Amino acid sequence: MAFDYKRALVTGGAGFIGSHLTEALVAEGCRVVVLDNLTSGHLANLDAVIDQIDFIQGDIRDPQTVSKAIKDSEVVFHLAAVVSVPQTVEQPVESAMVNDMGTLNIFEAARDNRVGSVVFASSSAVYGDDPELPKHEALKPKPLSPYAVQKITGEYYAHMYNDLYGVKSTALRFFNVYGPRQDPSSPYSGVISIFMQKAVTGSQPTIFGDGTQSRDFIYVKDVVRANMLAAAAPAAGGTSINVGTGKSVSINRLWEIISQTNGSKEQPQYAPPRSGDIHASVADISLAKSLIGFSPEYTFDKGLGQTFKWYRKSSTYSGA
Ligand code: UD2
Repeated sequence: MAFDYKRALVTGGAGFIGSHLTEALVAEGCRVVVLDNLTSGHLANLDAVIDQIDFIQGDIRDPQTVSKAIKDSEVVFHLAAVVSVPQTVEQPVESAMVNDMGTLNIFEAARDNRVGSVVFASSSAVYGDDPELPKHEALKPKPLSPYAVQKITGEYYAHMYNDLYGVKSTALRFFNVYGPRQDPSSPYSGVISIFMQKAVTGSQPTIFGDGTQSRDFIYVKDVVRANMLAAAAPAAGGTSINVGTGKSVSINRLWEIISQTNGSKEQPQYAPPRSGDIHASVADISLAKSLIGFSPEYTFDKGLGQTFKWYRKSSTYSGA
């Protein structure tokens, strides 16, 4: 990969996706500053690289902290956010302070410091329950939660800073990301992390609804590669790009695969569907391919295998 940046800032770098990205940047020979307030991230996620990075425990809501962290950075990966949809539903104003104002602080500091490229972590949540499949970037956004409104707002800031101020900025719409270090401790954690933990501890999973709902699950290391490609691709400025696999798996099938792989005999219990749950989600990834040269490298089997290894090793993992 032609990734020539030597100094990077990763906000949310102690989180699930951010910590994998930080490791990959360090492996590319990049000097990385991680800015994270450790609200949902864990310093332990950075164990492998902690001696090779500059870690700042701080908040993106504070412009001075952001300004200190961004100094000398050539590229910024902005992943810090309130990541829980239900939390944004409970606290629309507080979460907007982080997800909207914090994001604006990042773009403004990028402008001040003439940063070469900003990559903003957005979400497939911006599509809402639009029934059209696969989801493609030309669809009108339909944000149905404060979280989705905040993510589409961040995308508009990315486009605007690109076009008005010349800060090359790209928004990536992550689909359902899974992999090692995803915290299974909340009922709203990613379904793969929950199912893996149920399988390794021999407990019964719950499937909400009839289990025919499906998702486009993408392995975290593919998401990392998409971030680095987007930062490096000149054509990516001012755009929003899906990051998924283009394939989907039903929740019933997911438990079948996970339980068989682990030799678990547990049958799932079925519960009423979650309110606001969408039925099907799958990404059209043709724009990712044409603009940044991205297509996923991890098959579902391979990604799940890697993830399994980690959950088996950390079956006592409690997110701490
Ligand atoms: C994803 C994102 C969320 C937001 C949303 C937008 C993750 C972890 N969450 O939520 O942040 O962007 O997309 O649409 O990527 N399920 C079960 N049993 C369980 C847990 C989940 O049946 O124990 C079902 C759940 O009802 C849903 C599916 O599995 O139908 C996926 O759930 P999820 O929470 O992993 O992800 P999703 O797509 O709801």
